Amino acid sequence: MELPVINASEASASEGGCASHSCGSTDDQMGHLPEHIRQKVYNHPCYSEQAHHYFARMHVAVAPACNIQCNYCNRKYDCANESRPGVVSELMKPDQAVKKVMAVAATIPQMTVLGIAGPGDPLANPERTFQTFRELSEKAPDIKLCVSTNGLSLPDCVEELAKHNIDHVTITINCVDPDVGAKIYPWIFWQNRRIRGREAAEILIAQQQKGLEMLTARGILVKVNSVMIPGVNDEHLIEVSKVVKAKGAFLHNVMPLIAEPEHGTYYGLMGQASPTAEELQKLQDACAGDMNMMRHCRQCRADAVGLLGEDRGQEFTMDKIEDMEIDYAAAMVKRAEVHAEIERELALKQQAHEAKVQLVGIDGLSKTKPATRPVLMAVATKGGGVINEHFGHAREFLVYEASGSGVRFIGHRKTTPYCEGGDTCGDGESALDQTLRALVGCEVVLASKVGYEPWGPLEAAGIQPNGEHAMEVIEDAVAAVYEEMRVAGKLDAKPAQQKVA
Ligand code: CLF
Ligand code: SF4
Repeated sequence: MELPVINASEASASEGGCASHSCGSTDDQMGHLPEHIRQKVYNHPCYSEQAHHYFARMHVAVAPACNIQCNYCNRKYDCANESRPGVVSELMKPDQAVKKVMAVAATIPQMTVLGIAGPGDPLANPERTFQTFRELSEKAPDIKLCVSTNGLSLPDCVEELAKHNIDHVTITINCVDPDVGAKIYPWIFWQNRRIRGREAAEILIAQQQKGLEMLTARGILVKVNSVMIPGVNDEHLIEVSKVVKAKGAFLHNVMPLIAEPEHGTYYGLMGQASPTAEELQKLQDACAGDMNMMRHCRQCRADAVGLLGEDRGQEFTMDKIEDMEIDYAAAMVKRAEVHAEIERELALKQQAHEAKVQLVGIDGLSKTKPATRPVLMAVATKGGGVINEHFGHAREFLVYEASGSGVRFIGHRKTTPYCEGGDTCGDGESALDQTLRALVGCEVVLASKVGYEPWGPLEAAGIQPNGEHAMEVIEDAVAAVYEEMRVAGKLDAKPAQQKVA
């Protein structure tokens, strides 16, 4: 049965006037989406910001070849369109991949999505990619299948994708102008020929746009990834966002270029600048007027396993899987129970949130107060949508913006854990310096606990540590702290000058 087409404007319109959390994410988007779309995204950790606190994804690295060259890629490593540059995944055969997926699904019932995202381009390896999908759709029908591609071979694969009930396709689209594309792609391999320069970019763009239109015409949800390359396509991505939205893309994920000389990429060796967190946020905001934006991408590896931001791949190496006895029928029952439990928890959270908005105002903030300046707050969490991570153990912080109009998720900042265990945060001075740098721009950091040692340096850097909201729902805690700041008159003054080495 062909499903009705939903596009970004339909989704945005259906969110109609949401005042709490950010539009294009979290509970509000879920609550207002048409039911058939909600079913596709509510447990997909990349397509729903809320889902990424509860549901996990995994990738299998079955696709080694690629048919284009990007200037931010070194083919020794995983495809940088869906992975952190400089990472190598272990290549698997389709039958090994299927075994691994079933082992992970039986062990981590929250794992709802299997993605193929590399290490090359999945659609440049159609036999391996579709053999994996075919076997999985038969053996593990409760797992959503997802694929990411550069788009060159996409139009030829749309029928096959639809046949396997693949509802989520990511296309990396960095430009819609071949002159911009010629600065990003030195060549493509097309119809048995290597084509270079502007002509190559022109063909790639045409194939991506055609593939996007074919997918949305079939009701398949399309996420567009774009790599932000300062001075090359940064301003142009606003146009890209408009074009892909008009063609029915569901979500736009603008990711930062990561270009280090040691990765050996063209951009890395040429000293091409990467964007700062602030520049990235500014561009995401500029695109957001026209598009649902994804801001929680972790640029995960081609063999990632677990919640976004964590990697449990080492628990599922082939030698460990060989020894596992898997009763998938029993695992499916358990998985359904766990998913139902998460859904119940989310429904209760949503009810509590709506009740609070009715009673107190927007996200717990008073509706009658004058406009106040926005404040960025960093949050330590290990999932579940609550503040449940010790400051010293955090490998990343989620960043939220509180303002007079609510609380919205902005992005994440990676760091090295300051303290690797025990009750106290003692050593690790350089790791703390790194964390302080990662948190630049944030005025508050919320964690389940903040040790005595980092407290002083955080305050000295102009970042107020706060351990008083342990196990509270993140958005509620951020709103409460913002309200405390308002009452204390801290929002009248400019933020304190931050001092970070
Ligand atoms: Fe994987 Fe990509 Fe599917 Fe997600 S990842 S193929 S849509 S299941 Fe997600 Fe990872 Fe970002 Fe990709 S966080 S890199 S967006
Ligand atoms: Fe590398 Fe991916 Fe670009 Fe291919 S599509 S060159 S694997 S980043």
